Amino acid sequence: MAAFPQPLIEAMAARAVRMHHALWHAARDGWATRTEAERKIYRDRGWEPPRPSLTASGQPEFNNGSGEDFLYMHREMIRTVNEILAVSDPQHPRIVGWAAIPAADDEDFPVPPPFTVPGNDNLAENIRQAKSAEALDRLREREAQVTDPAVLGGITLGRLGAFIEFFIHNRLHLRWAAELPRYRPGGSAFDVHPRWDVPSYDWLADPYSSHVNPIFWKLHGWVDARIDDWMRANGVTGPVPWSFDPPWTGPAASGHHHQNVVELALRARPGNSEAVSLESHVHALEETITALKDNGVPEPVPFPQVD
Ligand SMILES: [Cu+2]
Repeated sequence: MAAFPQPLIEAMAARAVRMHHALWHAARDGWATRTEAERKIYRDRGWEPPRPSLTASGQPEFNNGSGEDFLYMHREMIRTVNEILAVSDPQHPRIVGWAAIPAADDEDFPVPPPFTVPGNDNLAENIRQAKSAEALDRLREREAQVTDPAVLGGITLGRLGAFIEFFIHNRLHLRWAAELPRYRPGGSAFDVHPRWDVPSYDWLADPYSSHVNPIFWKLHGWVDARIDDWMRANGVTGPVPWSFDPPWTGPAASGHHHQNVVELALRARPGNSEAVSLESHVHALEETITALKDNGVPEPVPFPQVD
């Protein structure tokens, strides 16, 4: 695999990007099972998801459009990174996703062996299963469905997004997760100790760190291409016909220039306006997470396996 640019890895490891990505997934995955008091903590800080991604019984929300949020949020991340790669790194001008989910014997993207996760047997077991031959068979069947124009022509973009998120993407995150010396404790309410901010903490099984890992961008490049397939299958040209203006990416990081947190992290240099905006976004995110922690709001299971 072509080396992933180090400045990009460092920007993705920024505390604000980590917290924003983790909160975005946590807010929408956990919403249906939060109490009203817990919801208020999110809501008062701009983190009420307009469309929860899971029902109270933990099934994907296929009909509420949350799948569009999933597709849009990650498309925005890719677009922002591409915009900056294009001007700063001629050797690596854009994110290139997997053309297909890699085979079991893929030389460039081997599946890391299973491992134990101290204190989180459940996650370790889900990871083990995601790495199995049966899991790949299932992934292949589903990949065939979401690349079939006949299937795509019969479903909404929101349904496609929800199906990919929970029946393919979550498993891909766990399948390619690799053993690390330590993991952010799962289930503990939002542990965002700065020890987890080092660029080497790039665990794919945790939304606080997954986007720091180059494989995140291969995987999400594959996800992103499904939007284009859906457009083709439905004879749609021009801009993506999102049902929301725009879909949900969490509260804005910078009021003035509408820069998202990824853009701020990529453009921040000591003393510039992006660095200042990034810093104030860090404070807002820390305040939100502290409030969630102080009130004992649980952090949802990352990348839940719901099927
Ligand atoms: Cu994500």
